[in-house]
Amino acid sequence: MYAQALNVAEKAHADDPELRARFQHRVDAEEKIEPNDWMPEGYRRTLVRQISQHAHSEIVGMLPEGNWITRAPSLKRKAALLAKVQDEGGHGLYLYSAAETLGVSREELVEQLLTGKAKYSSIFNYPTPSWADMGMIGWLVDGAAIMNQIPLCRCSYGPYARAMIRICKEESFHQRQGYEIVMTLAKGSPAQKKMAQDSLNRWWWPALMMFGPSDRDSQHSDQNMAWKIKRFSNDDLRQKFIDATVPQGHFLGLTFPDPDLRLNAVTGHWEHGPIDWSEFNRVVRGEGPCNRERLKARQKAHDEGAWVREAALAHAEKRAARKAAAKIAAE
Ligand code: BYC
Repeated sequence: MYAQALNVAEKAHADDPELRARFQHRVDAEEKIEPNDWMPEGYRRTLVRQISQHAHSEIVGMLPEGNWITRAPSLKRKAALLAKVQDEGGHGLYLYSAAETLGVSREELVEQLLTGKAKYSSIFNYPTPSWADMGMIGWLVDGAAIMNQIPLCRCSYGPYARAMIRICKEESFHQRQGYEIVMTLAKGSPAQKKMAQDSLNRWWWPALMMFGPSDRDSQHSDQNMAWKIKRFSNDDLRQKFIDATVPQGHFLGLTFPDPDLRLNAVTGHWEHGPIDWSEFNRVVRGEGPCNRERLKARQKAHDEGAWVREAALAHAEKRAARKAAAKIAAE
């Protein structure tokens, strides 16, 4: 547990208008808020929600790709995929640590994930039936993640912003390895090109949904932007992603599964057709194609890892007892 947990006395002033004004002034001046600084309770809760959802997404996000580690088509592809999935595990751990600085325990957060109380990104509830999906996840899912996460490097909360700097560097490698897989398939045999196209058809709309509900329906955007947790709205980031990604797909000779997709010559933006928000809501509610499977796999990993947690705890207790005995002996 970290220092924020010690700030119990400060919680008594949770709604003090003067403290709130001073806090907002610091945020507006682009100062970083650190774990021991005073912060409104809503700010703390919002960060715990967002950072933990982000951590859960990284951990659950290991599963769709983990599915292909033993079946990667070459040693080179296997090594890169293995490294990518390990990076995602690492991102989850930095993010859980960042959330812990806000006074929650990792056990609580993991429990919220396993009991279905906490959300994680909708995108990881889709299946990965073909090798092309490994390319598509890197190109589209990591591409969308970078678009959303680069601005988080400037988030007002210091531990989250700092964690995001390293995460974004690694996501950039992930995106390139994904695009390179898709490029190889798109320039390969007709069957390989078809595999890439089928995969793009399945992943395009779910990737657009990663950015969250439209600005009209986003509940948290306004407050999160005022607190400089978020820097851009969901729709603005989605548009940036579409503008960056559509030319990359066309370069590979692929088409996007959206008959309304067209370049607006005046604005320079790619306009898109309507997003099926009923599908998004279903997946977020737990009724997507793989929600149950994902949570079952996480529960199994958690149960099978119980002995590691117990051994680590026993080791820590022994070390503490040895240290205490040595201290008494020295006195
Ligand atoms: N899926 O008011 P809104 C990765 C929820 S991992 C599920 O706009 P906010 C990677 C939202 O939480 C990528 N739920 O919210 C890993 C809220 O629900 P609650 C994960 C979603 O917070 C492995 C409600 O809808 N990235 O990169 O202002 C392999 C209303 O939304 C989704 C992050 O987590 C969704 N797609 O904005 C490869 C980034 N969208 O909590 C790659 C950090 C929205 O009120 N998170 N919801 O019950 C964020 O930037 C923001 O939390 C969001 C949402 C943009 C996602």
